[in-house]
Amino acid sequence: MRPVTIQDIKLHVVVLPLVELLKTSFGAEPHKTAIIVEAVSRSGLTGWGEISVKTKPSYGAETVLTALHVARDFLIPKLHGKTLASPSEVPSLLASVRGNNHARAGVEAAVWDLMAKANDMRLADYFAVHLPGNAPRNAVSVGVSIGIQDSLESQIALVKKRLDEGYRRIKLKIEPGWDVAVARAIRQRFPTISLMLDANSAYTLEDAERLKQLDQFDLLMIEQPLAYDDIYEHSQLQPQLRTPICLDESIHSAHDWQVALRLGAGRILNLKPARVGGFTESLKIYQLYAETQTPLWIGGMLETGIGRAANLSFAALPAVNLPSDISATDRYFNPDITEPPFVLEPGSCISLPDGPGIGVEVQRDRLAEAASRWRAVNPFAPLWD
Ligand code: OSB
Ligand code: MG
Repeated sequence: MRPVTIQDIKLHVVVLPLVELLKTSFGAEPHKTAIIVEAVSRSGLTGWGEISVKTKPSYGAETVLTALHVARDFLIPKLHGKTLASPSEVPSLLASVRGNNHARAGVEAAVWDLMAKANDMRLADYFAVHLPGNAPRNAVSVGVSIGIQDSLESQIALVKKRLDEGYRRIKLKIEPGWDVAVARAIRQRFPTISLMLDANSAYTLEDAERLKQLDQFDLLMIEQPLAYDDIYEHSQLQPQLRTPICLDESIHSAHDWQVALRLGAGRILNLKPARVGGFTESLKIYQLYAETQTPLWIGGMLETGIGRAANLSFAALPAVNLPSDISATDRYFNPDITEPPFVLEPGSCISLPDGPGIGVEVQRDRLAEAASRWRAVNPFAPLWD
């Protein structure tokens, strides 16, 4: 494998209009925000990564401004001029910076793309170099995540629209008061679809009786019912439910997931490479799965084509055995900042692009336009409340 010397890393804060809002138990932001990371090698190649953060610390603690500060002032200076034999050396170079997993993951992702390109490999194949015996698939099984709606009728209509488009796994966002009735209405209308719910931490253990009522709807899983920083109480809840609990917000590392498995806090992991600090840590978690054959899928954060292409490449690894939250481009942006768009194919699949690295091309004009939208807002004013 060819080593790479990091010449420069630039950051572009972007704002993109979303085709459809995703209202969760913590609200909805009307725009997509992210920091695009552009890493340039001494030989003149460019790698792209995405720090997918919101303007508010709602899903996680990081925001656009915290990630900008941490990436620019702490992470990037540690990589300048370094020669790497593998992107898996990045976490140790950044080890003196604690937390800030999304910022760390986006910077690491740009190095993964850069080094896959330097070795003229698709990112998925380059991941597999680090995981011998795990040749990637060329198409990834995917589902779609649908936000909280104003009425059951509009929820049913949106599910129908997504099924008509070809999605074969539907995830609905829930919160107290928008849960049992929604699951019942959708199940009555669509008795056999593959259905799951995501609570984004909206419940407490005191809601156990209410959550038990969801068992009757034959759900694939319920994602993160309890607090965003909890593992223990999920271990108290899981034995009371037949529905598997899938953890999202609570898991920040391979270690967290081992703790959760030992406690019985959940049976499935929504692996978001960004939430666990990057692809190197994700590969560690992947190896736990490859050994135990437990269900694994890749989550999303409404990434632009840059982050989504990288997640898709990871989701192509063979032990990722449940549909991932990686939908077609037209579910998110029109247009995205990358080309070509991702399209949903028969069997609820998305194909890996052929090119080296993430395999999609960043459109410089659209990147510049998205960055000018950010410069047009006052980043210190309370945004979009
Ligand atoms: O909880 O999985 C989540 C999006 C933003 C923040 C949190 C979540 C989500 C999604 C969307 O569910 C998944 C996607 O990118 O399509
Ligand atoms: Mg979730």
